Amino acid sequence: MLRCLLGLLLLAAPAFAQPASPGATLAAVRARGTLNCGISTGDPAWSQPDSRGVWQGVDADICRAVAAAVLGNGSRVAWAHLTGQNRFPALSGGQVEMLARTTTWTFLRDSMLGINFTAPYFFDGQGFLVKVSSGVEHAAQLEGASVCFVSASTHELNLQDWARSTGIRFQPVIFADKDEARRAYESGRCDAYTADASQIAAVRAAFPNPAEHRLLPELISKEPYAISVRQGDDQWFDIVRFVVFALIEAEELGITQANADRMLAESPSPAVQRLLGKSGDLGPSVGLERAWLLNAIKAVGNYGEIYERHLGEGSQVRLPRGYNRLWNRGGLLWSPPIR
Ligand SMILES: N[C@@H](CCC(=O)N[C@@H](CS)C(=O)NCC(=O)O)C(=O)O
Repeated sequence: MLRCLLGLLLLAAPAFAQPASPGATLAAVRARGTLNCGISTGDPAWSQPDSRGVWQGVDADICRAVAAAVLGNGSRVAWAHLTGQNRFPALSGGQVEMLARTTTWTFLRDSMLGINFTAPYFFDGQGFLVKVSSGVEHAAQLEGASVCFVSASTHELNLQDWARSTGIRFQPVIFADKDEARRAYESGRCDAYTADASQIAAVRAAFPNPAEHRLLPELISKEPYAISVRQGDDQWFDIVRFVVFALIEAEELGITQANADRMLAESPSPAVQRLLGKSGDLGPSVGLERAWLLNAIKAVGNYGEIYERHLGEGSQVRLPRGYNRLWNRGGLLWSPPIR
């Protein structure tokens, strides 16, 4: 574990990375005309190319929302496809302006890697996938099992913590490449595959016979996904953070991709008028135009629409929203006042 953690920190090499300077990130993105956004190398539901080669998923849409807010056009994104290992150095070294890559917010990542986590946008936990034919229905039955997973992620430490606290012993089978890990599980080289439950659900849905695989009900960790930015530029931090919050707030206020223009023209709600830029100076306060959040919502829809498209009933994953419902509907998603 220590080796893994040290490796991660050395790889991130924050000591050599220059922090961003105040205001410089927005200026650079504007001058370039594109947002450099870090996503995965391919992860169903989060960031994966569709049949036309266009990157789709929750993470890809969050990149588009920020591009729309900052540049007025959600398609002005240059994708950087990052592995678990190189995602943090890419951000701290300035190769990307934000990371939207199924990345769990943890204290050491936040404090040691030269990056800051903005708004959490998905609440997950680490789960296990097994073959139905194994007869395993609960994690407690994994005693002695071989478990495949991907390195440079939160998974290894979670597994060790879980094994220590439950006394369950297992055989770790670690891969650098996610596809190799999945293939190893499929071919029977290990008894279980572990990853964040949303990723497992998406992987399972893409298997030829999803019904042959069972996602165990136990989750062994907290995996709050949050978008991160490089340290040192508070204006950029605020922009990214509040674009994410605005997608959540838009769902709460009933603003959708389809009705945003009409809501702008007709809604008497002060909160709607402020969010969409009809009143107040929210955009100018961070160096942007008044329509920044209107543009973001028009590019990708509100949080609920993004969820439905990639993880919900409109997708093949069909993951219940659970914790990812709005706070006033029994979930954890909550935006501070945008005013
Ligand atoms: N949320 C966890 C795991 C995220 C993660 O890296 N998952 C792997 C699969 S388990 C992945 O996204 N792979 C896609 C890729 O390597 O591009 C973290 O932040 O460490």
